Amino acid sequence: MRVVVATGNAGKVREIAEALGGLGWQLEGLGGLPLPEETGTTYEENAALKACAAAVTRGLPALADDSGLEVAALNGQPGVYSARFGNRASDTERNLYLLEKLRGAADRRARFVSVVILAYPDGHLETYRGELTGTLLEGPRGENGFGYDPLFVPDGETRTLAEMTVAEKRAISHRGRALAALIEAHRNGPPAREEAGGE
Ligand code: ITT
Repeated sequence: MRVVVATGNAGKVREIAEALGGLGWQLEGLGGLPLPEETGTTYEENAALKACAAAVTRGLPALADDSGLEVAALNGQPGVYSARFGNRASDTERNLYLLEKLRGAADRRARFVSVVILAYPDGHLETYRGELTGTLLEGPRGENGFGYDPLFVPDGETRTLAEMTVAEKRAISHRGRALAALIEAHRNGPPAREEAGGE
């Protein structure tokens, strides 16, 4: 099946393509299509906005990820606003901003959340979610991945996500888990749809 990957984030494209390799889907890029403004207040709402816009415009199933980092000492911020944290323009600047916010904080626990939505042109949605808990370092380590990866050490690991390969990150990550649930659901073709609003 042809599926549009509705993201402008090159790191997500890499991870989604690697994870879904075994499904035999033909993954297509946005082809210049702009993504809608992320006006939602939840990952689910924003993922649906992105996936639906692409599915309707392209007339193909479209997959979107909305994700974020929830920091315990910041009461769960930046969460859905992770891509614009502190109005900083780049991953490096956002990481520095986060480090500044956490300077001296003893509680460095955080978790990543990913909601992956596969939307069909008729408006049907499949939703998958994954989470990853860990701690934030006091300085970046590693060159791989994207976003906050250089600061994040998953529970039970010694390396940051930026010190792992795409496959190693996928095996444990929030996005990897959400995509594994999608793969499982599609093991025997598209999953049966539940009756909407049925008693
Ligand atoms: P699209 O909307 O085009 O997909 P985006 O980067 O704007 O790309 P989001 O709105 O979902 O995506 O923002 C998620 C942000 O959360 C992302 O920009 C990173 O800063 C952070 N993030 C999410 N998943 C991450 C991961 O696996 N590793 C590091 N940072 C991540």
